[in-house]
Amino acid sequence: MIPKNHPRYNSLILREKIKNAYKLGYLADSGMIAHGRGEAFDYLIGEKTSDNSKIAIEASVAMILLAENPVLSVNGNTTALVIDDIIKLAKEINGKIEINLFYRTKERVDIIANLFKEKGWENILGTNNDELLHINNIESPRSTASKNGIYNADVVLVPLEDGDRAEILVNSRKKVISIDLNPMSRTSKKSTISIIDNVTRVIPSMIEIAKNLKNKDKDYLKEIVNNFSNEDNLKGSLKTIDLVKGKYK
Ligand code: PTJ
Repeated sequence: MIPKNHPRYNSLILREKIKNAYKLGYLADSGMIAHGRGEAFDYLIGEKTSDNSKIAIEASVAMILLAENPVLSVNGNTTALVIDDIIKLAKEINGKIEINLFYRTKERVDIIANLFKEKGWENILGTNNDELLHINNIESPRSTASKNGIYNADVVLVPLEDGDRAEILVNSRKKVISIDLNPMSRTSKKSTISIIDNVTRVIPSMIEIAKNLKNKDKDYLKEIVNNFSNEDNLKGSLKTIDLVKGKYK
């Protein structure tokens, strides 16, 4: 039991979630390493959502609300950390959820699918290996996607995505919104919008913003998207790290 007044309470709770997911058999073993890397970058951005990230999050929600077939991609880490919020967000934006694993095994897919079903989300995509298609006919396990989900999506939200896969998605002319604490990762560099922040803060924030933006007209949403520059925003994230580091000098 972690005491609530522990100075690292939130961080320890997230570690517990990651450890439990591993014990349940659905977190990739590399998922622990990825989480540790994320923790390190989270320190560097001050463990909070910067004004810069807020701009990227708002542009992402506007882009998702403008989409015809938006899909939220989930893997082991995302399921472990934010399963409830992912379901709430999918409901809020009327989107689909697809299981998309870097280290894909049938066992992991089945456990994750069951977790979503237990939470009341029955129509989880990407579960049947035989029905998966290859994006742009690229014969690689990195290119697989379900027909009604990512394969035919116009906008895909990919938390903690691998660089190869992000690149395949972008090259197939999809709009790719990534959530990755590392502003220097290939995924962050390739994505249409890169949110440099912790998925545990981003998804709840997207839900709140979606509640508000849902009532706005298309032109309003388009303006938010058009005013956004991913290049400038990534530079802003690197500046955030400098500012946080500056406080320790
Ligand atoms: O469940 P699978 O099989 O799809 O595997 C998922 C992982 C994450 C293991 C796989 O995609 C992987 O190996 O990813 P990478 O290449 O280690 O990249 C993960 C990125 O996510 C790193 O840049 C981390 O900084 C970042 N990251 C880790 N935790 C978080 C995060 N970004 C946002 N929020 C986090 N909580």
